[in-house]
Amino acid sequence: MPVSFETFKVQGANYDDCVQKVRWAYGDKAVVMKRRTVRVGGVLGLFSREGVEVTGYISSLPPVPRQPAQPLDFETEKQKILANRPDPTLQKLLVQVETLNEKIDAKAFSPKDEEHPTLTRLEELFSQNDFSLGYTKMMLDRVRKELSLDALEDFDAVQDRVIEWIGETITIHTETPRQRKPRILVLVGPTGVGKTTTIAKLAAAYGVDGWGQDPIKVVMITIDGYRIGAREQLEKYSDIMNIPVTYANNHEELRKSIAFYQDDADLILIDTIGKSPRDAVELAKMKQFLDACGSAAEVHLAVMAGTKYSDVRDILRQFAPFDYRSVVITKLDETTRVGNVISALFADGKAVSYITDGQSFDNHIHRAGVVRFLINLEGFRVSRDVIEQRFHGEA
Ligand SMILES: Nc1nc2c(ncn2[C@@H]2O[C@H](COP(=O)(O)OP(=O)(O)OP(=O)(O)O)[C@@H](O)[C@H]2O)c(=O)[nH]1
Ligand SMILES: [Mg+2]
Repeated sequence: MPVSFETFKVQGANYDDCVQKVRWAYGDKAVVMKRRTVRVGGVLGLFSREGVEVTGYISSLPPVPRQPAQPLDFETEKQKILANRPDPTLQKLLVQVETLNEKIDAKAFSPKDEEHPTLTRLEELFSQNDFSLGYTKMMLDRVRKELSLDALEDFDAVQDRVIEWIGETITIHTETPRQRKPRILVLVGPTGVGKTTTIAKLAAAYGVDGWGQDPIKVVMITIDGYRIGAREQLEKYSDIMNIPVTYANNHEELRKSIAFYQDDADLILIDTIGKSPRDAVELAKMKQFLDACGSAAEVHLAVMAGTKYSDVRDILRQFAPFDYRSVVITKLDETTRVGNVISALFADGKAVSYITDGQSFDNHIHRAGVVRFLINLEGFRVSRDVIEQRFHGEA
């Protein structure tokens, strides 16, 4: 019986999708030999998206037993078939298939230059702002999908859209009006990111300035009272603002301090000891210590704006046991890039509550807002009016 031998090439959203299509079209006799990532769909090289292509052959030979979701190794398959039936025609066909595959592969690596210049420019802007590769890819995919070829010609309009989309990925933590006082706000985070300074800034904002409303009654508690300089640092702020500060050196003292201010204060701010996100034991000890604050306490995590993307991701993960509600971005004045932080917060689905942007404690803290992040984008032409209108109330 002559052996009939036919090749196929199928594209799909992913490997499983391709295999399903192959099975549906050719049944069990189809043997997948190769898979590779390709751009599928699109017009003139634009608007395409990433997909998978599989190639293989359909043999009239009985199907070779194989693992269901494994692409087969071409060489092994070839040897198996040849061992069964040393048929020269089959051998010739297999060589042809192999050559065909190589040609397809070669073609797949060249069309990068077909990318629209607008997409290339955008990619550069994302990179300039330290957005993560994943975030950048997501945004460029959205541009390809949602904007027409005509729309891509107007770079300013494209930027407006993209900035709006970036804005949509930023989540702002909104303060829930408290029924029960006092509100307890605990600030945790790595060493030296500005926790103590931020606690003093929050004390000033709520207890002296009142964010433009009536000031409320604030107290500060620090669990960092033993460290040289740490005590003086808060006492200095306490004197200037006339806002009390106390020290708690263990779980019990912290519980007592909170109980002491329970009826009197509107807001209890708790400064903690900076911890390396790598030191799991120390983090666990501090977590136990802070359990004295009770479950109603809001934990916020301080992260420095200039921290690189992968480190921000690490910090967000390592501090997860504190069950922090939101993130405070500190030292925004020390960097021109905010993409790292925006990408990391988005990747972990975290909200941001406050940002700080300077060393003075009385005017360098702000409630976080989408607009504040967007106007910090480098190289993008940001029309403030447009974003302020779009993100009204979130600024
Ligand atoms: N440029 C700038 N510097 C800041 C900001 N916030 C804090 N700093 C500075 O950062 C340094 C460390 O601040 P601290 O508040 O002591 O930091 P910390 O997180 O309490 O540090 P540890 O308690 O040692 O973990 C100080 O020199 C602050 O003045 C900010 O928003 N911008
Ligand atoms: Mg400190």
